[in-house]
Amino acid sequence: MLLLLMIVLLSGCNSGTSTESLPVGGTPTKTLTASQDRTVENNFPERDVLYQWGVEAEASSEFSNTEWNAEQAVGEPDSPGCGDYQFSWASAASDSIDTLIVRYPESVYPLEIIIHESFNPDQIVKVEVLNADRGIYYTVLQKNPLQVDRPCPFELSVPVSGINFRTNTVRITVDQSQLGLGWNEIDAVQLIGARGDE
Ligand SMILES: [Ca+2]
Repeated sequence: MLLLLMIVLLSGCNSGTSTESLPVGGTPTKTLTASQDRTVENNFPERDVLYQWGVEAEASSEFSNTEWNAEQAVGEPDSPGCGDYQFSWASAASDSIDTLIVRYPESVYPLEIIIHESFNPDQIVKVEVLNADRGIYYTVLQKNPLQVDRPCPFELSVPVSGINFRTNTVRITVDQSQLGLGWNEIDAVQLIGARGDE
């Protein structure tokens, strides 16, 4: 009976010209209203995809000018492990809400953002990408702060879909005011995205 039902459902999907598709899990919460018939993933072959590390960063506050400063989130991960290492960005206070902005060499249609957290993950509450033409940030992830003991360092993977503009800027918000864990330090942020047609 179940098999028959599946056959009926499958044949229903194949008939007609409907653009409806089966739901796909794992889509992050986002506030963007994007055209639904143009998913970035389907439009760009793998050869167009760039894996970039940040080249410039700034933050709403930083622990010092030279250590745990925003610049420490630039480039590939370099903290030697999980701990309070100065090779990661940390905000001035340990119990604040702060933002980190990371910029990349090339603007891309974002597909995934991977945030390397080296201390007290995962108190990230929001991840956004900048539409430079409009001067507006679009939210690609919004969630509550969490306590993650293992693994550490922790890689927060943020799949991105439905962003139909190129971006070279990612903004991350940490909320260290809720769980009492202390600094959520960020070692590096990778932007994966497609160049697309010029
Ligand atoms: Ca680093």
